[in-house]
Amino acid sequence: MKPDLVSVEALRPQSMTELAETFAIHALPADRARWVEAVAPVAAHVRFVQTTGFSGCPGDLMRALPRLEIVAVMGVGVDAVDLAQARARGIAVTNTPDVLNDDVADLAMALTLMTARNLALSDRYVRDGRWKRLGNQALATKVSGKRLGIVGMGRIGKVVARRAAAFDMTISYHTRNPADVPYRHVPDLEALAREVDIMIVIVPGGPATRGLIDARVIAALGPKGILVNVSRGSVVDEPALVEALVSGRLGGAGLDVFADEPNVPEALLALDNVVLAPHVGSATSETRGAMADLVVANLRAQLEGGTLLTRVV
Ligand code: NAP
Ligand code: 8YV
Repeated sequence: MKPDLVSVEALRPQSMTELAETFAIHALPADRARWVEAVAPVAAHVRFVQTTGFSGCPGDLMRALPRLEIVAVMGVGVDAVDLAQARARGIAVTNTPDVLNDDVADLAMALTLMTARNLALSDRYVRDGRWKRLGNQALATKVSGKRLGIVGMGRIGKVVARRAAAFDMTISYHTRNPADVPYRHVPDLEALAREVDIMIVIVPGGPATRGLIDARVIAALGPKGILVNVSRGSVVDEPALVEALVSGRLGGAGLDVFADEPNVPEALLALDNVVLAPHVGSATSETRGAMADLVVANLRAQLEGGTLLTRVV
């Protein structure tokens, strides 16, 4: 008999077919409130959970699975998994680092360029006939040569920095510990915000970074400053961000992540100084394929008693 695997949110079809060769898959409904009830018929036997960074594996679902051995996450961020319970029960948690660095860094640069150069607005300007009616669009803000502050200088932050260097940007960064990089470390986040033109945020989510980009950091970026968030919505004080953008106390923002996805604050939808993306940092077919391959490989390694490829807990 195939071992039971709970699929919280499906991988691409090809990867689900691969998993089905080895595992008996039990897919959960989209409604989170029904997950515990949905696993009940198989809960006593389940040793494997496959999930995504967005859906994760909440504490009540983990508690409902007494024989759980592994939560294999498609995503590098594991903040939606109950990590404390995983540690306490010796449940392995795996993620998909590195294979997505290029795409997330590309998106961070794209959001930076789109926000500073008003490119989403430009597209609307042409499509709705404003170019013909009103002539040229108002002038935008130059990116090349500007001062960039990167919050988080891990796997993705370093790739962002390489791209920014090609735009002749002056790079400084904030982390808790200095990284082995040729850029200036700024231990005080507010001081970093005061001295840069653009800030890109790429730290993990979770309790340690909740509200890290607060009203004071946003105020320090100022009316010409641009904030780009490709990390987690929880890292930014979203009401403070919205208030600063609406009142013009922050120049602009490029946002791939939000506090309560897929809900985006209504006020942001009306703003031309904001570029919005639906959490697509890693969303290319190449990268999502590589991420799904890692999930499958980790689950098979666990089943066969091999070494997990990318274990975080
Ligand atoms: P990583 O290699 O673990 O790097 C994390 C960086 O954040 C490190 O430099 C770390 O340095 C810093 N950091 C952690 N906690 C901090 C804190 N409290 N204050 C300041 N800096 C802190 O992670 P990664 O692979 O680059 O990924 C980063 C995150 O990006 C993921 O966890 C995920 O949430 C997000 N992400 C988003 C997308 C998307 O689609 N938008 C895609 C992939 C990843 P110190 O430990 O020295 O502080
Ligand atoms: C995914 C991400 O879109 O890797 C991460 O942490 O946020 C993204 O790559 C997300 O995990 C959904 O699978």
